Amino acid sequence: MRLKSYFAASVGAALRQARQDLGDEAVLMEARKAPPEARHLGECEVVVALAPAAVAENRSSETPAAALATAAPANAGWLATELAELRREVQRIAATVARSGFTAPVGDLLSAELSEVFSQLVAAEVDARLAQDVLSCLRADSASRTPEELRQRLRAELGSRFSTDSQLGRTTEPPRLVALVGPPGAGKTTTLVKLAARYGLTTRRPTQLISVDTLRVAAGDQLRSFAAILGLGCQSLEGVGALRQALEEHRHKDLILVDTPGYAPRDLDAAAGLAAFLAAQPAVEVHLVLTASMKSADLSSAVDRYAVFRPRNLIFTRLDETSSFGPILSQSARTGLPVSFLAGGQEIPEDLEPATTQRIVDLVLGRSAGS
Ligand SMILES: Nc1nc2c(ncn2[C@@H]2O[C@H](COP(=O)(O)OP(=O)(O)OP(=O)(O)O)[C@@H](O)[C@H]2O)c(=O)[nH]1
Ligand SMILES: [Mg+2]
Repeated sequence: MRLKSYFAASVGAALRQARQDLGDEAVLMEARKAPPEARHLGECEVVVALAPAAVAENRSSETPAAALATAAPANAGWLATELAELRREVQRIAATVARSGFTAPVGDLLSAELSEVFSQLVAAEVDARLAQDVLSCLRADSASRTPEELRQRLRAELGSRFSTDSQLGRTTEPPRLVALVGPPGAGKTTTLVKLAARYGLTTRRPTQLISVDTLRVAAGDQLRSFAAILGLGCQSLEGVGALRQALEEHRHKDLILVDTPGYAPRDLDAAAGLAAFLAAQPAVEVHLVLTASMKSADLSSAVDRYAVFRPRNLIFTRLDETSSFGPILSQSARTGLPVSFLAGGQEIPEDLEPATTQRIVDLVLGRSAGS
């Protein structure tokens, strides 16, 4: 078995190049960002293994002299060389597999369809372990399935890994209390206003907006301006005591939306009081607002930092600024928190949609946010 690397601008393009070169015998071993020293060859690298049959076929196209040399071993020396080379190949494959974190036994390589699926999930930036897990489930009986059946099975498998819930507010009885928390600039205030317009204004239900953002200059003014345009009540408050009082004061309203400050990692200590208050209110539904275009590792640490607020849902914004939607699925799968809403632009209230499993799977498998 031989390993060969192909570089191209995308995983798909590199795979196509490999297939063109080596035919369908090429099996995908690894797909990753090209290392810096090879970046000039292309952004992505795929490592493919050439099955023994294909190696033999390749050999048959060697020059007659070379073919003769390999086809007719003259002595034991040749055998020893061949064995040493084989050993090196096995070590290289083992190293590649170990680096990729791929858990399947080496003998259990992927079919052409499954390696296509794998590269699709890698390109969407689905968490590597999750992608491998999905593949393991599909691999069991992929040989007996048509491509369409495999696609349906993939969709079902992905859909079973995460959840969505776009019902706003936990209680069926008013008031529904919703607080948005999240990193600075994630889109909390904009999303809150979108929700207010969508669920307060259009349903003509009494809605109150509350800002407890005392960190950002004129944060209260920003929300008050939006509230004035929408004709909704708005208060800017300082401290947990005032918030407790306001929630009590507006308990006759149908929907109360609370906007909170964006705490940078080093400022999170300042969030302790508000986090403890919100986490202790069973009636308040906390949605963690995250930017879909963030790097996966940064998203994970933001989610972990904001766990002190005990969020019940995840909202993703800036879908219009990325084409890799795997992290949405991965974060919901990792935390067990349902995705509630997706925001794909700055327009209020148009650029907000309730999250559905089907929509997120579509996005991950390559349909654009705008379609
Ligand atoms: N492209 C894009 N921009 C967005 C989206 N949502 C919000 N924005 C923009 O992002 C910027 C920050 O939005 P805010 O709503 O103020 O974010 P925030 O989380 O309240 O920010 P802080 O209160 O400072 O923590 C604004 O310019 C918004 O218009 C989105 O889905 N797509
Ligand atoms: Mg804000």
